[in-house]
Amino acid sequence: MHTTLLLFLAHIAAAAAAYSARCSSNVVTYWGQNSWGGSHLDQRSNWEKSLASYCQDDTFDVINISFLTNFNLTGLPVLNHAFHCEDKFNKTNTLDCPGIGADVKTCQGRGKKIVLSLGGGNIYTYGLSTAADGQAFADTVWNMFLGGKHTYRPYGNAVLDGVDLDIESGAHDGYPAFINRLREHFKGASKQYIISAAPQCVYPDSNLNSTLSNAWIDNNYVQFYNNPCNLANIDNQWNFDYASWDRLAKANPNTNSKVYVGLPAGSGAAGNGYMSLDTAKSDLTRLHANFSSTFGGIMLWDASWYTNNADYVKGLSKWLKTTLPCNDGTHTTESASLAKSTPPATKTQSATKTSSTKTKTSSTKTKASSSKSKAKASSTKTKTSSSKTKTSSTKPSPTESESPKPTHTK
Ligand SMILES: *[C@@H]1O[C@H](CO)[C@@H](O)[C@H](O)[C@H]1NC(C)=O
Ligand SMILES: *[C@@H]1O[C@H](CO)[C@@H](O)[C@H](O)[C@H]1NC(C)=O
Ligand SMILES: *[C@@H]1O[C@H](CO)[C@@H](O)[C@H](O)[C@H]1NC(C)=O
Ligand SMILES: *[C@@H]1O[C@H](CO)[C@@H](O)[C@H](O)[C@H]1NC(C)=O
Ligand SMILES: CC(=O)N[C@H]1CO[C@H](CO)[C@@H](O)[C@@H]1O
Repeated sequence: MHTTLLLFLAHIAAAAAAYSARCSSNVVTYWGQNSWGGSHLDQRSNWEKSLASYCQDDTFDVINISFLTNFNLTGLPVLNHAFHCEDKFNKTNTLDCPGIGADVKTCQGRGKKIVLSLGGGNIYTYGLSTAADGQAFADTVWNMFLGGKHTYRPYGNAVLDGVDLDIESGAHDGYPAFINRLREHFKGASKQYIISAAPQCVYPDSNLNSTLSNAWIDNNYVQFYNNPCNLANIDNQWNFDYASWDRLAKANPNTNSKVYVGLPAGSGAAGNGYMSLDTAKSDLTRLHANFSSTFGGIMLWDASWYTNNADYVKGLSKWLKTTLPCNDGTHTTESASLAKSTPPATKTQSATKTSSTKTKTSSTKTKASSSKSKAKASSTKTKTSSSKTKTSSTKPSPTESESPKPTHTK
């Protein structure tokens, strides 16, 4: 179907490593749950660093902040950011995180997109059962996190770049209306917002199938791990099924909807699916060759592994950016200059930020990835394709019930 879309004037030169919907080399990660720390409670110096510290080099283009854990229509939504922020607005359960707000602006100033992730697993409760619920909650999210106004804005006047749906439970019939209503708000806005979802590789997704098919989705971050459909099974046609995700993206009302290959960023980051750098490169090359029109890049779970498995994370990101071309045949590093003279791709917004920094992060403390797989494996309830509960448990955070609560640092 054809969609004439919000075409944003804001097509300024794309920074070397900034997000671009035209390219196949975007690298996305997720921040706020400290998955490495969940299995290394006594090694606090290597826990996940501040959000801004993952924005200091070109490794990541999009970072999603997780999670907005509890939401419904009777109360203010509740966030969880592990140990990063634990202060709440008076008389509410909603976090008040001005420090994260400042980091959001720092990251955006460096060309990164910072997206709010809704949902998650574990003990969280949320759900949108009707279209009316979806619309009302979209207004709340717009007002508290995006371009609107609200008494309680957890990140102050920082305006996030979109929402990511990591819906693993709860009523789900209200999500298409949620997305449609958000997009009405986006129409009047001067910036490019992203709507993404992070389904598991098991197709179709048990919670979001109809939303992913019928509502506008920019990026599908498919988790190719934790299940027999993980990328390591690329040659097993009974387990691995990328083609269905490719078809889903092509059928989305957004004619530029993309699939991202979600991979663990370290050997203990998921129950299975972590692979050597060489194998990952080779498999990604094969997928890109067959599915280039929907191939948006990779998603790495999660940011805490950048701190603890840096060679791998940076190596994969750098390789992707220098190897896989953008839709117009350029590479991300070349597109910076090209973007100045080339109009944005037909339907989507091109990357908007100008500043690109190449500063090295100082937080990198590389550790052998092989040393840390064990603890996690036991706490990981690896999902099989028939189960419905999703990967929540592969995203442990020290603030969850299973572990002592670390104190607030900031
Ligand atoms: C709705 O959300 C609020 C805040 O998270 C929570 O306190 C309340 O128990 C929830 N209500 C229901 C019915 O889930
Ligand atoms: C929150 O409550 C504390 C203690 O009652 C008070 O000192 C503080 O000023 C309040 N903050 C706001 C923003 O109302
Ligand atoms: C998934 O959604 C599509 C589009 O609405 C529909 O055709 C398909 O039957 C759904 N699959 C399942 C298993 O519900
Ligand atoms: C790519 O397409 C070729 C030719 O159809 C097929 O043989 C191969 O299995 C595909 N590879 C992947 C990873 O889908
Ligand atoms: C792209 C990306 O990192 N997406 C992640 C956002 O956060 C959810 C959890 O809320 C993850 O499941 C996604 O993988």
